Amino acid sequence: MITLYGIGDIFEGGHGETKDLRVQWALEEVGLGYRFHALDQTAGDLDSEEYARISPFHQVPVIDDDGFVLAESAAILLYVAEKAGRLIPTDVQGRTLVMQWCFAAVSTVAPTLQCIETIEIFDHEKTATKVLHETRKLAERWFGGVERRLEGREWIACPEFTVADIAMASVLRTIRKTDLMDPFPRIKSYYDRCYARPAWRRTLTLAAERLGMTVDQLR
Ligand SMILES: N[C@@H](CCC(=O)N[C@@H](CS)C(=O)NCC(=O)O)C(=O)O
Repeated sequence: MITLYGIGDIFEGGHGETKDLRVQWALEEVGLGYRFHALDQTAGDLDSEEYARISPFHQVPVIDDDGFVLAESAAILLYVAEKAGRLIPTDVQGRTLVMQWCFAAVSTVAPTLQCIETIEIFDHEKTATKVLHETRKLAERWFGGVERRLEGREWIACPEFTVADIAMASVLRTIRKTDLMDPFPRIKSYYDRCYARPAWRRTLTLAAERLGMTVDQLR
């Protein structure tokens, strides 16, 4: 059975934003049995030596599948899909396209969005306006590519929903409260399509129960 190490509590503002949710979403999609091991970041659970044995960077998510330990959310998504034989095609080219779009999500789009988020959280004095401007331009460039990719497509990698959609939608979710997606109608409807899935709704409900919050507070 898979154990998913994720967040039971975290600093203010981190609730519902953590990358364990994308893994739980995939597990809910494929129907593999799993248990959730909730860690309290505020109590230092992630800093312990015991946790360092399974998490190279003291972070979540990590899974332990009967002794097979894996970190990095994109790698875990691919593993869950491979293990379940779902959310990834069987042919090598289809599988590689899923990998391409998982990488695009976490290594091209995510760092730029993370940078915008960091500036917006910490730059109270608004001294980083130039950096913010340039970073938003970069985000628009990535979004332009995603928008083109979605022309005539329902899902990002393949004709059917795959873990690449979970990766991409999860990365886009980090800027859902900004105006960045507004000029990109295909991305906006893709985003809504992804988040209308019942497995995501279950994931959010489970996260809300875990964190002692309401689904609306996490949405
Ligand atoms: N590249 C990693 C990043 C994981 C990550 O950023 N985890 C955050 C939660 S979303 C975390 O554990 N933060 C606590 C910390 O860094 O102390 C992945 O995709 O899994």
